[in-house]
Amino acid sequence: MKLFLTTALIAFTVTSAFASGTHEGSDDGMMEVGMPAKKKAGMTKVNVSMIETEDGEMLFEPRKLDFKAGETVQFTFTNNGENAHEFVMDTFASIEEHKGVMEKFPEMEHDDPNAIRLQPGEKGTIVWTFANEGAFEFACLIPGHYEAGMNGALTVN
Ligand SMILES: [Cu+2]
Repeated sequence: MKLFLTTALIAFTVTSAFASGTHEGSDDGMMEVGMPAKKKAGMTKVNVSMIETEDGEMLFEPRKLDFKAGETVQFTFTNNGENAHEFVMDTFASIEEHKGVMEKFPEMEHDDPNAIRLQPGEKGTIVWTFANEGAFEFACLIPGHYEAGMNGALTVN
């Protein structure tokens, strides 16, 4: 009986994650890493570039990010590579879980406020308030890209 319940729970979790395309967060968008925000005067502005090197690396520039709890940040992303790339920021555990789902369903696209996907040459923005102190991660979860270098530490102090 116990085994049956566990299996059912896992099946439900995987199915709902695939169906909705989101893996955490409540209706107001609040996540452990923070929440979507509106542009405001004096907010921090950060440019993040997605690049590919001649020896096959795929990288974010800058390679790590540091913010303060409560800080509102306007990210401007530019895909300077020749492949589609994405930026997802989350807890290490959620990134790992999400990465596993992406490997199973590579065609899945994120529709999450903490993520953006850009085609080559495209630009995009996320405005975000970091709510909690902690060690987080940002990554591109298109299969193979994380391993090619597209991950970095996001620290909120
Ligand atoms: Cu990528």
